[in-house]
Parts: sequence; C-alpha cells; structure tokens
Amino acid sequence: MSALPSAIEVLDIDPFTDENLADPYPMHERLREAGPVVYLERYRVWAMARHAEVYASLTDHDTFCSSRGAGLSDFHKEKPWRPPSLLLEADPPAHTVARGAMGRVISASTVRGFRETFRAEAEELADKLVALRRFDAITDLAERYPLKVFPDAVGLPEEGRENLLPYGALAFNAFGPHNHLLERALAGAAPVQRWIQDSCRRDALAPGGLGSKLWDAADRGEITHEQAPLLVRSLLSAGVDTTVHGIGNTIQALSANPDQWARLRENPALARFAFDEALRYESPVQTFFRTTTREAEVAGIGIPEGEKVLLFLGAANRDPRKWGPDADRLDITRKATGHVAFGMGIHQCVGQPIARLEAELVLTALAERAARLEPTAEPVPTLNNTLKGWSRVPLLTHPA
Ligand code: OVM
Repeated sequence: MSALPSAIEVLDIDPFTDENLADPYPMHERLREAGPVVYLERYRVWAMARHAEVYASLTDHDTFCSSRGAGLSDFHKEKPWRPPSLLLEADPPAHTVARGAMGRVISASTVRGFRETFRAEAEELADKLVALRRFDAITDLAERYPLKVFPDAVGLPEEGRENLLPYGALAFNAFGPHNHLLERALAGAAPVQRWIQDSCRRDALAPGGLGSKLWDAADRGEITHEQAPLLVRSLLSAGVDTTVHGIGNTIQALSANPDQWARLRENPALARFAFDEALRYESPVQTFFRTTTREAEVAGIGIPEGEKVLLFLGAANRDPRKWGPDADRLDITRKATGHVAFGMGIHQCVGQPIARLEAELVLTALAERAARLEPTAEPVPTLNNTLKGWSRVPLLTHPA
C-alpha cells in the first residue's frame, strides 16, 4: 500500500492483545465510532466494526474473497499452516461444490435423527449437575456436552477425543497474528494434528456417521476421494470449539442476568431465541478476515486490490446503529435475527442446525431443572485470537 485515502482513520489499536481479547467491548466502540472502515497500522489491514458494512462485506464474496485465507495471513504471500479448508478458505465455483456436499450431509433429516439421543444426553447431564448443586458451566457442561454428542454424531473413535479442543484452539488462534497465543497453541501440536489427520480417514469413521457420509458422497462422485478427508477435517475444526464457546457464553450470560434466566424458566420454549440472543451478545467467533479481489468501495472509501480486511462480527452484533441504544444488554425476547455470529452469505455456518440443536436441548434441560444459576466466583476468560469465551464459570444451582 503506497498512500492511504485521506478520509481514512488510522488507528494504533491491537485487537489481539490479552486485554482486548478478554474484554473487546471498549475497543469495539472505538472502532465503530472511528468510522465505517478504518486502517489498523500495526497489522496493515483494513477493518470494519459496524453492522451495515460487516454485513455488506460478508455478502459480497466476489470482492471480499476467502481463498486467500480467512485469517491475517494472505495465502498469496505466505504458505498456509495446513492445506486450506475446501469450505472456509475457498471461493466459488470450488466452494459451491464442497458446500453442496457438506450441506447434503448435514441435512434437516439427518439432524432430526440426532434429536432423541442428543436430548437424552442433555437430560442425563442436567440431572447430574443439578443434583451436584455446584458445578462449572464450562468444564462440566459447555465442554462435556458437545464433546460427547458431536464426536458420536461424526462417528469418531473414542480414543484421542481429548485432541479435539486443542486442535480447535490451534485452528482459531491461527487466524490471528503470530503472537504468544499462537506460539502456545503450536507447542506440542504435532501429535494433535496427526490424530486429526488419522481420524479423517475412512477406516477411522463409524458407518452411518457424518464423517462416513462424506466418504459416501465421494463414492457418488459429488466430491473426489481426495477431498473427503478434508471435509471431515472441517467438521472437526469448526464443530467443537465453536459450540463449546457458544453454549458456555450462553450459560455465563444467563447466570449473570438472573432476570433473563427467570424468563427462560417461565417459558423454556424460548431456548432457541435465548441462544441466538446470546450469540449476538457475546459472539463465540469474534472476527474473520477477507481479502479484496479488486478495488472495493466502502462508504465512499476505496480499498485497493489485495488488501486484508478484518471484519469484527462481535462488534457488528453490538452496533447500536442496528440494535438500538440497549445493544449491550442481554434480552432473550429481542429479535436477534440478522446477527452475524454464524457469518452471512455463502459461507454462513453450514453446521448451525447442529449447534442450534445442542444449545436448545442443553438450555431446555437445565431450565426445566435449575431454579437459579448463581455465580460463586468471577468467570475466568479464556484467550484466543478468534474465539471469545470462558475457561471457568463456577455456579451454584437451586433445584426447581
Ligand atoms: C474449516 C473451518 C470452517 C469454519 C471455521 C473454522 C477453524 C474452520 O472448514 O476447516 O475454524
């Protein structure tokens, strides 16, 4: 980049410091107020934090492409840390083929078929936790539940499932800069990556599961047999840490807002709405990057070709221009539709019916059993270059 447009606000903000990752909301406000698009000199990237511009960029995939990576690194300039995802890190027409195959595997009827086993697991866990009275909403619930039902649905072997969370942490840290968080995630990552790679093979996957169904799609010629393991890898990359953070953030937000928990208790059918509102309020995936394929015009400002653009999904989801003056308040009866926590456009989360099912069943089971969720200590934030969440949320429950 030679000269920046004169109208652009140049900021020295670093979104990837421990402080900003643990509590991004003051930074979000600064970014939104600075303008519709700003320039972050530290990383030499453009950034948007208002809902209108984030939404417009997500839905203009021809201008804001994904094949040069959805992180800070530009795949035209640096070698990716792993072979690129056929979904997340691809553009049409290749993306369309992979997305079609994955969409048919995660079909409405397949997801309906998960409901009864997922419900039984949710009810059994909720019974146990409420009987215990004291539990940690992260380690005992938000990690335990998805780590049981999702790997079973994929058809993964029991052995080695402890690699799933470290792999997710690595994949999401890798979208950010090469800071101490990525360094830490990379240390000892070799056996984790090996287990993931082995688990994507056809002979590792139980027949009838999502993983096996992707290999069946290759047999039918929808994708190649070389592509099948990479699509299984997408399930393992995007399907665990995201739901762990989504469920954890939801329970944490509801425990910190007892009036909202009371409303859910009065009407557990609000569970799906409560989840959407919690995703808006504290988005598990805070950021994704795009790369411009040509000069882009955003609110009258020109972004040249080949530039990285940082989209603050979590900030767009709290933009008062979109959500009104109480954007920072959790309100489970708010219309949260239009949030970008699952993305928007052709890359919008393909696994969201599974995430929604998990959240609905866990929230319903808990709302039917726990009269109150009382925090017994400050929640402990977990740090990741992309994900926002908690490592500890200690609670005391009162049986209904
Ligand atoms: C993937 C993928 C998709 C969405 C998010 C993500 C690690 C990965 O296809 O591998 O985060």
